[in-house]
Order: sequence, then C-alpha cells, then structure tokens
Amino acid sequence: MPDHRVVTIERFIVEQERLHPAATGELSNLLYDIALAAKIISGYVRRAGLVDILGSARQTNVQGEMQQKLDVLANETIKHAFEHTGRVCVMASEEEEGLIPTPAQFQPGKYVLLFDPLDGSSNIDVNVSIGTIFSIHRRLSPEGGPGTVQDLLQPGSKQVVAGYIIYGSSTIMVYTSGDGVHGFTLDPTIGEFRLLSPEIRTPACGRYYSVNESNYPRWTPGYRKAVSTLKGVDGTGPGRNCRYIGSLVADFHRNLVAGGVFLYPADTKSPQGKLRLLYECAPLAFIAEQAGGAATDGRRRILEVGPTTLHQRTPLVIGSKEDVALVERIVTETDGATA
Ligand code: AHM
Ligand code: MG
Repeated sequence: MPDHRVVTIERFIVEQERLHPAATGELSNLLYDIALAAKIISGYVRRAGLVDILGSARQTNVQGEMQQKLDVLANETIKHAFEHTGRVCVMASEEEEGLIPTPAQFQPGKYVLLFDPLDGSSNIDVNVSIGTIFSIHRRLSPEGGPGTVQDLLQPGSKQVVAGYIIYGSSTIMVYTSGDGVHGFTLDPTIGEFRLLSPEIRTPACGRYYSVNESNYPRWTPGYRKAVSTLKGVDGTGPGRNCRYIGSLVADFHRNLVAGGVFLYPADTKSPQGKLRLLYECAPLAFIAEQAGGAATDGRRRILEVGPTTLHQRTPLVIGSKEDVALVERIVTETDGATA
C-alpha cells in the first residue's frame, strides 16, 4: 500500500519556519535553492556515462587537482542556483581560488555560501557514491554592498545552516539549521525530496572506523596507536569493522547512521591534513554535533577553529562521541597536547 502521508522538504521547511515567528523565510528559500541544485546535479550524476560528462575536464583547480567534467558542471549549477536570488552576497567553492562575488546585475543578500560541489571526485568515473557539501553563514559586512572574504572566513560555530547531498543508491539530502539533523530522500517518481529520517541521532559508540590506512607510515605515533586501538590490536576490545569509501560524504553518512569514527589525520605528505575546513569539515562537524556526535582536529573542536584562508586544510576526526574522544585522548597522550 503506498504511503499517502508524503512530507516534502518544502512542507517540512515551511513547518519549521512557523515554529520561529521572527523568521523572514530567507533561510527557507536558501534551502529550496540547495534542493533545486541537488536535483539538477543528481540528474547529471544519474546520466553520467550516457552523455559526455564523465572523465577529466583537462584543467586543474586551485588545489592543483585535475577537475572532472562533473566537478565543473556541479560548480556552475550551484553558482547559477544562487547568484540571482538576492539571498547571498558572496560564495566560495572548492573549485575556485578566490571568492565568487554576486554579479553586478543582481542584489547582494544577507547570507554567504561555501560549498564543495562534488566531493569524492576520484570516485566519479567508477560509479561510487559522491556528494555535495554546503555551509551557510550570515554576512558580517554591512548589508547592501558586496560580500567580502571576511564574510567567508568565519568559524564553524557561526554557521546557520549546513548540509550535504549524497548521490548514491538513492539521492539523499541531510541538513541542520541548529535544531537537529533531518534527512530527505529524492523520490524520482515525483521529483521531490521526501522526509524519511527526521531527528537523526548518531550512536555514542560506533561499529566502524574509516581511514585511508595506506597513510599509516606517514602518521604520528598517536594516530598509529589510535587506529591500532580501534582495530583491537592492543587487546583493549573486540575491534571495530573498517569501512572506507574515499568519498567523505558517504563515509560520514554511513557512520552517522550506523555509528563510527572517520579519521583523516595530518601526515608527513599533508602536514595540515587533506580535507578543507570551511566547506568540508566545518559543515559536517555542525551536523555531527547536532546529531549527538563530535568533531575534532585531534586537539580542538572543529567548530572553534578560526579560518585564515579560504582553502585552509585541517586534520579531521569525526563521528560517534565516545570514539572521537577515545582518538583525541590517545593522540594527545601520545603526541602531546600541542604537537
Ligand atoms: P576531493 O574534494 O578532491 O574529492 O577530495 C576529498 C576526498 C574526500 O571525499 C575523501 O574523504 C578523501 O578525499 C579521500 O582521500 P584519499 O584518496 O587520500 O583517501
Ligand atoms: Mg571535497
């Protein structure tokens, strides 16, 4: 029997807005903009291979990484979904070196948007889940004028909305506006995101650990010991199961739902870590905390790290609260509190 009590993302957002009488509706509209961009990108991802959008775009991005055609398409889709709306004053993307100003013909708005248009690019051509991550802040600069880089360089604790979309076996959008974490699944038969996972809570202690263990020889002794402990090598427990996809959004989502810890430590090849603070780690940290989990750079809460550059990297340990605390304790005891 089909379920007739369909709650679309639009309905959910409207109902949330009614709980906050002072709301202007602008945040709700930002979420609709994201949902629209997600549907368009999902359409591209689903047709990848059928039309000529797989493979390299034959250009590198600001990180020196080879861009895929889908990276470029996703980046353009998000920019075009927001630039004309009068809701954002400035944007920043993993795929662009500098800030993305609002074109002169459009009104700059009250919010700023940071995004990773297509995370897990190395998985695009092999049909493995990839995702989009987004983070929204209120602007700091005076309203009416152009947005500035300072508007973008805010700690994660100042986020007003953060979320991600996974293009996997289904397309799922998960977001928080500081009032719990909610998950929506795109129903392709009606073209709408439907609320299927309200109030997501993550287990305090997880089943999984997720890390690229090929980096083991380049980690500090603290991270080697922490991962050995998670595996149960030192006899302190039964050991956890390892799951690593190599797409942050998908690894994070699995651990959010099933419980677990994801680690991307600094190593001798990437002394600051690999993942980017503003549009990868901070939004996922906001979601983790809202779901009852935690996120740290090994010593500090990710949400308290003050960014100084747009593409700043950070080590990341994120997921179930007790697991994150365990890793943090072993790392600080072994490597020292300030190493
Ligand atoms: P990307 O933004 O260029 O796709 O890189 C980020 C990705 C994450 O999705 C993932 O967690 C990590 O890089 C995987 O890195 P590695 O291949 O070193 O394990
Ligand atoms: Mg990325």
